[in-house]
Amino acid sequence: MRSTIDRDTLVRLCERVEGAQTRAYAIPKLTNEYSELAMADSYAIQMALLERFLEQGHKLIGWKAGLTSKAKMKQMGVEQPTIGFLTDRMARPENSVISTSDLVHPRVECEIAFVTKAPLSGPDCTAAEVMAATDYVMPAIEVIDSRFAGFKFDLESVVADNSSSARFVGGGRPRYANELELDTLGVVLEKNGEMVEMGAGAAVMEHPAEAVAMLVNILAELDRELPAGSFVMSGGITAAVAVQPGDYVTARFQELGSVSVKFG
Ligand code: 0L1
Ligand code: MG
Repeated sequence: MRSTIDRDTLVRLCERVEGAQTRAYAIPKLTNEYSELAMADSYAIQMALLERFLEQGHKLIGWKAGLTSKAKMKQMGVEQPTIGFLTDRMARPENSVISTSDLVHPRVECEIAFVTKAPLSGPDCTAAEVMAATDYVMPAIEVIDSRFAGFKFDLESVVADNSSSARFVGGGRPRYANELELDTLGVVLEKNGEMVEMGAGAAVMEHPAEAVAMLVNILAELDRELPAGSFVMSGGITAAVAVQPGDYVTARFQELGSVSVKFG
C-alpha cells in the first residue's frame, strides 16, 4: 500500500487524531477537509500514530480486525473490514471500571481473541495457517470509541482513527483453538443484566480465523508481519452497543466463559 499524501498533511492529520484520542474530544471526519484521502493514506496516518505512541513508551501488543461482521458493516454503513493496533495502555483488567470521561462515544463488542505462538505473514495467509500458529483463544470485550463527531465517518477516516480502538478486556477461560468449533461458538452480550445482543463466531467472516488471516494480509501490504506472542481480536460478533457511566456489561461465551466490565 503506497500513500501519496505529503508529509505535512500526514503529520497534521495524525496530530489531529492523536489529540482527539488522548484528550477525548470529537473532531469532524478527516475527509471533510481532505476529501482525496485514500485507504493507503489512512493506514499511513495510523502507522504514524503507532510510531508516536511507541516513542511515548506505549508497547505494541497486538492488532484487531474491525468491521468483520455483516451486523457491524450494516450498523456503520461500510462494506470492508479494517485493522487497528493494540497497545498495553488500552488493556484493562476483567471486572474493572472503565472511565467514560476518557472516551468520546464508547461502545462494546464481544470478540474472540487469538494469542499466537508462531509468526504469521502475508500475502495469502490462510485461516488454516492462523489456526496452526495459534497458541490459544480467549474471550474479549472491545470498547471502541470513534472520535468523529456524531459518530459520522467513512472508512478512510475510521482507519486513520486506528479503527476506533480504545480499550479492551480479555478474560474468561483460555482454550486451545483446535479443540473448539469457533464458527458455531455462541455469545450473548448482557448490559445491566439484560440480554442485548447474541450471535455466533461465524458472523465474523464465516470463521474468526478468516478475519485474522485478512488482518495478516493487510499487515503485509503495510510491510509488516504478525510476530509470535501477538494478541489479536478477530472482530465484533454482534453489533456494537453504546455504554454510559453506571453501565455494566458481561459477554458470555460458550466454552470460553464470560468477561465483565463496568463503566464509570
Ligand atoms: O472494532 C471494529 O469493528 C471497528 C469499528 C470501527 C467503526 C466504529 O467505530 O464502529
Ligand atoms: Mg471490534
